[in-house]
Parts: sequence; structure tokens; C-alpha cells
Amino acid sequence: MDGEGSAAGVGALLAAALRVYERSYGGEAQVAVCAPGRVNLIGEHTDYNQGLVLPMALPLVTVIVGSSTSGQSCSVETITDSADEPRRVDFDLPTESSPLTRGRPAWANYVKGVVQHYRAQPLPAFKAVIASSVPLGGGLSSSASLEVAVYTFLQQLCPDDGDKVAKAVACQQAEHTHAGVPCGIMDQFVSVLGKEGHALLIDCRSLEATPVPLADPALVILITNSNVRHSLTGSEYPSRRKQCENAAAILGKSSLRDATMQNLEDRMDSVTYQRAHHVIEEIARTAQAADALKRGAYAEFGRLMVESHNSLRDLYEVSCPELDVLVAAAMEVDGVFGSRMTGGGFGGCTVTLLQADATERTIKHIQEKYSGRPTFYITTPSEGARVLSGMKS
Ligand code: GAF
Repeated sequence: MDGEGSAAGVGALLAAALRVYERSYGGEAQVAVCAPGRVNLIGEHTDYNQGLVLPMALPLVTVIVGSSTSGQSCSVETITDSADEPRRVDFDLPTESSPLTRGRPAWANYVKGVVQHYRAQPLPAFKAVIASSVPLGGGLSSSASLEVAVYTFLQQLCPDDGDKVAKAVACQQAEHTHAGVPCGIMDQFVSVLGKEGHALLIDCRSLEATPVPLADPALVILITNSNVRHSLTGSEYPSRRKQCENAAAILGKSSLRDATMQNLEDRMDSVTYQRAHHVIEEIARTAQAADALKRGAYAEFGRLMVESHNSLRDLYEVSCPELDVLVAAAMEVDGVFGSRMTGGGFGGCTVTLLQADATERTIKHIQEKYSGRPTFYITTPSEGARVLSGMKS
């Protein structure tokens, strides 16, 4: 991974966070944790339709260091880009009569949301510092990695029952209520349960995950950040989710997971039809792709990636010209199996699967073809949230 996301990158983030902790609060932090961002290989906009997704956790992480403190007042500081907003926030622990609500700075809403939805009591007050190598607005789940890191940090201060799926769900709830994004479960799930050397085939209905080995030295997973900032807090993401729910209702199904393409056309307007069309086929593509990966059939996997991208561009309408150029450029290079936009869309990143010996020429070709300034990450599937150092007595 280019620089910051490597194992050394975690060490550097940790050291930086510890330095700021000492300067801001004095003394040593008792706890250090981290939680990864993710890249989704295939299965886009299927999670909130109870479908299948195939993401992997990244070496890019959010680190939190901190300690419990007496009283009710919590202090949190971020040393990561905070979009010109204050980098420090103070708030009181929630009570029944005074829950934590959304406010400014925006980044603190993820922290407050997780505190509000934390699954054990009594939470002590705390002081903490956050540092992250997950690019903000890059479609690599910087928000889920922050939520899951906060939850993992709180587990060290006030242990819960250790149920990992319930942890992911609590973090998803935080995103719904405190960031205002009605996201599915994929990002939080893989940030909690990611497995080194594996992608995770997640069934978003049963919330069961099957690890799929992905550690072939002849294969490279290349992420290209278009550096077009994406944001899911606008109306496009919620409107896609509503269109899908509407389509399922028209078909008399509880979700599009149970729908088939038969008779779709006669029963809904063209936009609703397009959205349902994408979701139904994308769920099937994801099952097929996971199977191809298990067999090492990379060419087949790559073909499904491109089909997924085209469907997101033409039917679901969540791509943008910059992502389309990145995918088209990657696909022109000999040795590239497949490429697609990844995440919510409207900017952010593409993910490309290629032969390791094609890496240099692929990066060079994309740089030539893309008029913006892309950032590249050569990445590997990594472990989910973890404790970096425990509570000192
Ligand atoms: C965002 C959401 F947070 C996920 O839940 C998922 O819907 C994704 O967009 C699209 O696949 O990352």
C-alpha cells in the first residue's frame, strides 16, 4: 500500500496520535485501537436490498488512543483533515433525558452516534485522539472505520458481550441517526469482521459471512482515487434506497433480494425499473464473482466487475465521468482483469484487479488518460478492528 496504509503506517498514525494525546491531555493514553476502511470488490447498492456484497478490509485505518476519565465530560480531538471545522469537541455523556444529538463539527457526529448506540453501561467519560489514513470522501468507508474504531475503543473502557455482528449493527445505527445516511450494513460489517488475506462474501439478509481467500502474489488489487470528493449525505443515496423499496413493494416482496427480472417492465416506471434491474442482476453477479474468485478464475471475475460498473453507470446512475474514464483507461491495459467504481459512487475510487506484472504500466496508462490527479493504492485484504494496546492498570 502506498505509504500510509502499510503496517508501518499504523505505527506512524499511532505515534502521532499518542504525541497529540500527551500534548493535549498530559500523561499516557491507556488504550489504543484501530479499525479499517474497506474496498468493495463487487455487490454495489445491494446491501440495503438484503443482497450479497464482496468487500475486503484495507490496511488503511482509523486509530484512536485515549483513557477513561472521571466526571461526565468527554473530549475528543482529531488530527485528520476535518474540512476546516474545529478539531476538538467536548460533550457530556448522554442520559435518557438528554441524548447526544447531531451538531458541529460534522466528524464528531460519528463519535457521538456510537456513544449513543453503545451496547453496554455504564460508560465512563473519556478523552481521546483520532488519527486516520482512510481518505475522507474517497468511498473507502472513512466513516465506518471511525464508527467501528470508536466502538472498539469503548469496548476497552466498558466491555460489552463481544457480539461482533451486533457491534456492526450498532455502528450502522449511529450512521443512520447521527450522520443522517440510511446506509446498509456492508461497511461497518467488514470493518469489524474483515479477515487478513480474504474478501468477505456477506449475506446482508442473514448477516452471515463467508471468507474467500484472496492472497495470490501474482494478483494485484489496485485502488485509484479519482480525488473527486463523494458525499452520501446528499439526497441521491436515500433516493436510490427509496426507489428500491418502492420497487420491492410493487412486486409484493419484502426486499429486492426475493425479486426476479420477470414482468418487471410492465409494473413500474422506467427509473424504478432500472434501479431494480441493477440490484437483481448485481446480486446474482456477486454470487457468481465469489465463486469465480474461489476457483481463481480472475478473467471471469474481471468481466463481472466491468458488467457491475456499466450497470452502476447506466441503470443505477451513480457513477460520474471521472470514474468512467478511470475504468476505461484501466481496461485498455494488457494484464488487467477488471475494473469498476467502488462504494456509494458520485466520485471516490475505482478498484482494479490485475496481474502483478502489469502494475507499473497500468498506473502509467491511467495517469496519461486521466486529466485529474489520481492517487493509487496497491492494497491487500486486512484484518478487521483490533486493539493495538490494552488498558494499563
Ligand atoms: C455506501 C453505504 F454506506 C453502503 O452501505 C453501501 O450501500 C454502499 O454505499 C453501496 O454499495 O458505502
